[in-house]
Amino acid sequence: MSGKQQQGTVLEREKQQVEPPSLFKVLLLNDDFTPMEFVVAVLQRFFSLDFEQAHRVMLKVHTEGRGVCGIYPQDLAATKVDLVLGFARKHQHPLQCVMEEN
Ligand code: TYC
Repeated sequence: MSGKQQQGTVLEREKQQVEPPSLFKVLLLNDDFTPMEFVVAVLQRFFSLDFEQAHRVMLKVHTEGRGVCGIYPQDLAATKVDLVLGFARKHQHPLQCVMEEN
């Protein structure tokens, strides 16, 4: 006897019990001081973008004020924000990174 078949009866599929994990956008915010090259490097390093993608996102943030770096489950999004802020402070840049529910 295999799967959900037991003693000649077929059990109904049980209602799904777990919700899919909620996803969060990680965003960079513009400022007047962080160098563009540093932002591009952050996007490559922490969000696995290639140079062209990173440059495009950086310019979007620069011109529109904010831009999405990636979309992740909550814990990973929070970790990315912490890593970016730590890296920016280590290099004494005021770069801001936030997350919001998608
Ligand atoms: N506005 C910055 C400059 O002119 C560049 C910049 C882009 C800063 C994106 C932050 O998230 C940012 N040097």
